[in-house]
Amino acid sequence: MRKLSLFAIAALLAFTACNSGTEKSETTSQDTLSEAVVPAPVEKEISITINAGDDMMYDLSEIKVKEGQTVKLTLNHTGKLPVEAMGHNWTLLAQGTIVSDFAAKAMTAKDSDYIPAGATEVIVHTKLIGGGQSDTITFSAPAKGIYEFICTFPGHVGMMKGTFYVE
Ligand SMILES: [Cu+2]
Repeated sequence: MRKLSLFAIAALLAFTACNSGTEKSETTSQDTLSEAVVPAPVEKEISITINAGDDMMYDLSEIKVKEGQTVKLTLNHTGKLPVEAMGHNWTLLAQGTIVSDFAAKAMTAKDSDYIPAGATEVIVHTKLIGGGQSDTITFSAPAKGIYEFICTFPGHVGMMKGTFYVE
C-alpha cells in the first residue's frame, strides 16, 4: 500500500514537471511568434569581404544586401602575383549590361585600370590590386534587383563573376 502511494506521488510529480515543461515551451513559442511578427530593423550598414587570389577566383559567388543599405565592401588579393600579371578588381555592373560586351570594352582600357572612362555600365568599382593588397569601397545599395559583379582584368571575367542581390 505504501509503495503504491509513493508511486502515485512520483507519478503526480512527473505529471507536474511535464506540465510545467509544456507551459514553458508554450511561452517560448509565443515569444518566437511575436518576434517573427515584428520585422527586424534593417541594419544601416553591411560589411562584406571578398577575397581573390592567384587562382583567379572570388571566394563569393553571391552577395546579398538590402535596399538603402550602405555597403562597405573590401576586396583582398590573397595571392602573391603583381597587379600587372594577376590584377583584380570588384566591379558592380548596371542592370541590362551585356557582360561579355562590357568585358571586351574594359580590356582595352589599360590606362584606367580596365575601367573605361565614364562607363555607364559601372555602378561602382574597387581599385585594381595585386597580391597582398586590399581596397575598401563604400556605396549605397542600388534599387532592389539582381546585378552582376565581375573582375575587369583581361581574361578574368570567365572565372571572376558573381551575383549581387538587392532585396
Ligand atoms: Cu581578376
